[in-house]
Amino acid sequence: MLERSKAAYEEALRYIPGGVDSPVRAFKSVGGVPPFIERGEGAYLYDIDGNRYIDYVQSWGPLIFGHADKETLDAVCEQAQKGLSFGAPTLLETELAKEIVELFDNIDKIRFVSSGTEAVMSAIRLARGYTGRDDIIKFEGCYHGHSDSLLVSAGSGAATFGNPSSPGVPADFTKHTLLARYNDLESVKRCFEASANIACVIIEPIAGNMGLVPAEEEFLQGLRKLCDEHGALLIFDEVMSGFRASLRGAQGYTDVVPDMVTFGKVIGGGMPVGAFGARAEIMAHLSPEGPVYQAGTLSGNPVAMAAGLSVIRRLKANPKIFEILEARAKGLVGGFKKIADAHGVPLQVEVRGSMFGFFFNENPVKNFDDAKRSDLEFFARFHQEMIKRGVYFACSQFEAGFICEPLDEKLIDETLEKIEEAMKKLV
Ligand code: KE4
Repeated sequence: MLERSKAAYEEALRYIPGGVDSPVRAFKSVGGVPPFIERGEGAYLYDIDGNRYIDYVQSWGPLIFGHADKETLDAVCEQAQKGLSFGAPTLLETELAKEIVELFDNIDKIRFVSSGTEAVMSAIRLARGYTGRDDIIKFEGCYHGHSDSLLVSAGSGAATFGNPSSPGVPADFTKHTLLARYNDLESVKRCFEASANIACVIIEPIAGNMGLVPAEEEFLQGLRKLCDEHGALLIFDEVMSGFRASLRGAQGYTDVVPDMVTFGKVIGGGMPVGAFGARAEIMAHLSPEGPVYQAGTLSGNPVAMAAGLSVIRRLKANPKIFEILEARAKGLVGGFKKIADAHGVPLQVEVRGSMFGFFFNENPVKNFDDAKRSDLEFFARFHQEMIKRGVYFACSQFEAGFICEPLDEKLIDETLEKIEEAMKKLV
């Protein structure tokens, strides 16, 4: 089934660390050979052995219209004919900026970069420059890209200050990062008691990097209040949830208004794009208007902008797509829950718009500690059985799943049949 991928992986291992350009792709937590992908088409991935998969990952979120959708490809090809990059302003950047800014009262200006990591790293630097403070608060289980000050694991015991979670990150780089527990306001209050120097609180308002775990409204309200009381900025990292949970991301679910928002994935339509936005008086601190430096050779790349414009304009013209995709996501996880119950397999499920998550867990998952109590061994076996049956779920319990426009009810039903087959094998 995966002979050519196996050979390709062995070859890749000779030239690329772990054979991959991003660790999660190596399938380490689920085992087996990662299929090497030949092409994508609509809801399907095709690997180099000719296997076809119903794809619930969609490049970790960007492809809400599925693989190789005509409109996005046409926009990319048309723009590419004019040249790939100029390192100079183009109309496309302003057009995409307007399309996004118009959706959010709390965003007057936005800056494009080339990844979610870059967007979050820049947003934090701006928050520090704007407030003149150095410390930041993040949450265990939230991932905001791989910039140094965000690669932080929980400190020992009740310590709020984090330790580097990766070699190569000097302790000095993380001593300004305080860690709190998701959906636990007391833990955030402890951070504000531990430092009077908090520049910002950054959160995935709908967490997708510990599995899918939405922040509770009361918790978000509490964060807003604490930030206001202490003069810290509240940053929503919507790199994943933006244009996936709703047309306005998590802001479509909460009354809480963040000071800054980061975007990525969908706004690039599969091309490398990240962005961060805020009200004008914050963004005015950013170079060249203000002193906070931030730059990028391919920031606002015209081909990437053309892809993003094609996707964002279609979503804005057809916002009902989020209800349609949410109904399909609910159909999937609802059917999955019925099958798991029938086989006596503990399962927690969650949906937010076109995002879904499931945990093999006895109890509801409210934070990263809960998520880590899931049955990771069963998840790995389930993932392998589904790959064998042509269903490509995220290769880690600590990821979210996605529904794209061409992934219709027929494919959801087909997936549920395969889940039933897998459960019969596993239980
Ligand atoms: P990138 O630098 O990978 O474009 O974005 C970093 C990032 C920032 N914020 C959030 C909320 C994110 O989910 C991400 C990246 N998401 C992961 C998926 N869990 C990307 C997949 C990968 O690392 O290969």
